[in-house]
Amino acid sequence: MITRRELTDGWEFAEAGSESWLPAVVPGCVQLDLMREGQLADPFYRMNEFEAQSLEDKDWVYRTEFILSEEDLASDELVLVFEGIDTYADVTLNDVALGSTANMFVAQRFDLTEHARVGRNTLRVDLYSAVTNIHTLKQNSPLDLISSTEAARPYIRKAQYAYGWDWGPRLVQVGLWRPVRLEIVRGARVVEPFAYTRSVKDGTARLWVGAQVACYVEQALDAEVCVSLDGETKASARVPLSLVRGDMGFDLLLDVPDAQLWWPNGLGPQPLYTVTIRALSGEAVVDETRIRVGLRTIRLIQESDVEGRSFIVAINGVKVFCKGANWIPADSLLPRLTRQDYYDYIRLASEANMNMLRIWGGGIYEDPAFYDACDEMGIMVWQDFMYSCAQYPDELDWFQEAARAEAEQVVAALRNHPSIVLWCGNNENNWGFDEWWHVGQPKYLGNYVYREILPAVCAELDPSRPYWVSSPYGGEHPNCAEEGDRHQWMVWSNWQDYGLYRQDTGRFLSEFGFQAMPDWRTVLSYTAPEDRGILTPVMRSHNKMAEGSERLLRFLAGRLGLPKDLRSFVYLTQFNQAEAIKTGVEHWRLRQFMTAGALYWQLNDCWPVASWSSLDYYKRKKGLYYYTKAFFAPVLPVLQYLDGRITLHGVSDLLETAGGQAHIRAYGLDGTPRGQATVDVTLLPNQVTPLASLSPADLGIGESLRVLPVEGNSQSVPRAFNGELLDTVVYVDLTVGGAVYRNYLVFDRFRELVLRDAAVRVAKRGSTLTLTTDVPAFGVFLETDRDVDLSDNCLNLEPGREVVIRCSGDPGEVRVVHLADLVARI
Ligand code: BMA
Repeated sequence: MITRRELTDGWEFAEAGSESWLPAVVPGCVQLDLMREGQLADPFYRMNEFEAQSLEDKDWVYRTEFILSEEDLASDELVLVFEGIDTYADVTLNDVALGSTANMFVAQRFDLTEHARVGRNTLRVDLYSAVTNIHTLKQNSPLDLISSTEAARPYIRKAQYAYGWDWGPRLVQVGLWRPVRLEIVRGARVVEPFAYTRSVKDGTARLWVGAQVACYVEQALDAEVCVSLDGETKASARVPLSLVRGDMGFDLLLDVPDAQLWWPNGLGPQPLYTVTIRALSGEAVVDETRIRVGLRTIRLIQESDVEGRSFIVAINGVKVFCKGANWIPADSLLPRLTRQDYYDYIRLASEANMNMLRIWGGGIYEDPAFYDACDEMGIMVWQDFMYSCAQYPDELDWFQEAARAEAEQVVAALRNHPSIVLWCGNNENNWGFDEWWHVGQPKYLGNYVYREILPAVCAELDPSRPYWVSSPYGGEHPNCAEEGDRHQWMVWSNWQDYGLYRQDTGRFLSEFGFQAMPDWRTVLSYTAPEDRGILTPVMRSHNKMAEGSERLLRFLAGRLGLPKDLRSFVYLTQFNQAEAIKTGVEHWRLRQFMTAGALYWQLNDCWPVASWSSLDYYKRKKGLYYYTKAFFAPVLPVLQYLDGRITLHGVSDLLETAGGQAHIRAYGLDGTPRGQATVDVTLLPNQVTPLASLSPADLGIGESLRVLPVEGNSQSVPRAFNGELLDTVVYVDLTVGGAVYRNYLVFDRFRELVLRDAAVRVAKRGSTLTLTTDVPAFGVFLETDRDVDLSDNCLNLEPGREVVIRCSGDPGEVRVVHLADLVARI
């Protein structure tokens, strides 16, 4: 039996060599402790991050005391567990060295049996500067490695974003960042449990269950496995363990009848079974452990086809179009994230109709709460191993060992989460070998980890999931369109217009992104009044991409026009971002399943910043978040103008054929109704169905000449357009099973349209707002005095149609802005 005792009390810390001890919070970190003590200014405000960097060279000491009884010491095993130490440390108990640590990602266990004593025990952790250490490692290394940001970061097993990223500050967290506790073991313990769904046939799931049992006393034990749902036993088995004393593993197959399957969000429920594994001596329970599992199968379908090779996730035999985003650590100072924060984020992802998040390889193996929430809400997890945008020193024995030990621990700890559907070796390093560093696909520089160590560990400890070498990967070239997953960064990073998404035939887009400013309130929170300009030093410092601010302006100029002022800049960049990502997602969903996934970069932020995220650091929703709900909805109507016709396609993730009605309406941009059409439609299950094809005349759109220069030539060429089409917007409502899915189409970039000044009216009744407009209004944002959550925002309003917005509380005064009055007329 294991008794666990958390060591949260009595901690204090000091800079090494000083006797100025201050109270500390564990789990925590030096930066948060100093902030709490008023000794470090909030690094997220203005440019305070640079001042916080002066801590990097320092060493620190944490200490506490705890009491042990005679009984504790008489136990069979007494272990001190650190769930995570960041990063280099020596651990001492009662002035005796217990050991050293050098990997933030793994738990550290120290046997106390010899050094602990009855009564007071003093625990001390000496933490050494990570930066000093890695610089020494790099200097003494026989290798010459290339990496982005900090050149020595490949030498440390620590979250790589800490050294600065193109969305994050350089803040090298140091401390005991995850819980510390004592484990007191008596008799026996059951550890490393696993339960995989081998197959599901005729409603029965075959589970493969096992664990390790360590036994300390002379006794004959049985292992019992019990599978239950909502407290009711559904299957059980008991096997004798041919063991008297020592360690042994066991495994068995168990059939669970009437299996309630786990489904990704949108496709079905997420029932979670409890698997209890007990070590029994006769009928007495010597130890037990519980895991929560989902009954589901996974297959990665990679089959040759006309475009190359598919890359399709199938859950329970059903192909799933993966809709979601990339996840980065949600704070630069991780210990302050709460379980509730993780649940909030995953709730936001599921409410935005996402079914997958990719945990990106430059961050951390996430908090248990992250995976629990994903299990409960049907968010599939693409799990990278933590290697990103660098060459790694895997030619060195110590690094190989660290990589193996880390993978073994991580896989064993996470493998029971039904949400995790794929292990992936790293972020962009195999792409880097080929395209950035021009070294082909070497044996080392990290490849030994991704191609040898990680697949071997996964095959041994988790044969239930696919292992994928890298993201992007697959095919002739790691980032090719024909096979595997793909990162599309020609748009944004390579300055190209987002119209290019429509030419991208990637099989699974695991990254593509477009920046925007955070919420206006968030901008106010990190600036002083004198910083509130588009290109002030503070504003540029809160955009970490090279030429980030310039790009925000370039893409506004290319699509919408220039902003009137900083506040307009905030809303215009958000609208531009939302439209860009919508363009990509619609294109890739229309290719279902030639393209089988679209994960945009990125869901969240680690500090208040202009970035590619749809939720800012304070979880405030950017325009993109609201758009996400619609473009990832289970049913998506898409209007296109193709070869002179206005077409409507219906993308359906529904698993059954669905009947419905499409109502299409055209308006002049001055608000004049042009024409409309209503069509009865049938949406085929889990695919795309063409629903309508109309001529402009069918929608009352006439002809008139307008001459515009054509985009994309070195010299612009005048071209004649149908001016009436350019002065038109088409709206569609697709009603399926009582729900209405909406979309709209304009016929050129907003920059080219003659938008009229809309009179958008907002009627407020309690916490409900009703919006109306006289002429078509685009990029309509509501700004509320109080920081309330809105059911929708970043709207495109149709004349004569009311839109009702619910606020989470009284919004106070409400202001409204829209595209036509955000663009400067200069
Ligand atoms: C990809 C990611 C990140 C980066 C993002 C935005 O390359 O993997 O490394 O933050 O693009 O540039």
